[in-house]
Amino acid sequence: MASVRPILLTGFEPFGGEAVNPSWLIASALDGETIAGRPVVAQRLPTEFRRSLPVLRAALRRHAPSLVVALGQAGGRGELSVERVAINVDDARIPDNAGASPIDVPVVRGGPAAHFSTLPVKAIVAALRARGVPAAVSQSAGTFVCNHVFYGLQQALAGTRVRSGFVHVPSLPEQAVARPGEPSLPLATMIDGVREVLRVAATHRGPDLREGGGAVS
Ligand code: PCA
Repeated sequence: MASVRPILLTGFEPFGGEAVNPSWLIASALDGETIAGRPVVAQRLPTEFRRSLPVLRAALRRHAPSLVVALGQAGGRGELSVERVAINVDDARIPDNAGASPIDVPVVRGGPAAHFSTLPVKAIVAALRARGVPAAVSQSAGTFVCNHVFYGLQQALAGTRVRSGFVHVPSLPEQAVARPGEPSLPLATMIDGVREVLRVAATHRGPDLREGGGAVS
């Protein structure tokens, strides 16, 4: 019998002076679970422009996943942000974990300006909200290592039937206490939400929901 191709779920190592990164805490918590009949394998990625994509591509080769969701932390956001689009530019406001700060460099030289998520982003947001987990479609994954990985992921899987995309998660309460006013979500809520993201991404059939998720500016 052919074995079931897994779901690959990635998270990042801490960056920007933080002790933890909720994206990896969530991914590692779901490692080994079975969702919609498929095993979840978690992969930690370095928060480095140079090394993140080689590590991701090796994981794609090793696991031959049927679905890939990459997670990253977006401090300052209060909801699970289901990213719509990855753009072909690196522009670092802070150095990555190797000290690199590329400015206006393409992720993939000669690649298209952007890649869309191939996840049903609207259906995912609707399902999260129905579950009581704050969520929104996001129109920009930024220009740091998360967008870099998102673009490289979509480029690697372009033309295949493997769905993939990116979800930014808020800070944890224990991170936000250091920055009064910064929104946060408890780890358990985010784990529950990402489990739902994977379930909907694995089972949604047909076109995405036709529901407003845009922004005016
Ligand atoms: N967030 C950063 C990189 C790693 C992470 O978790 C970002 O949003 O680019």
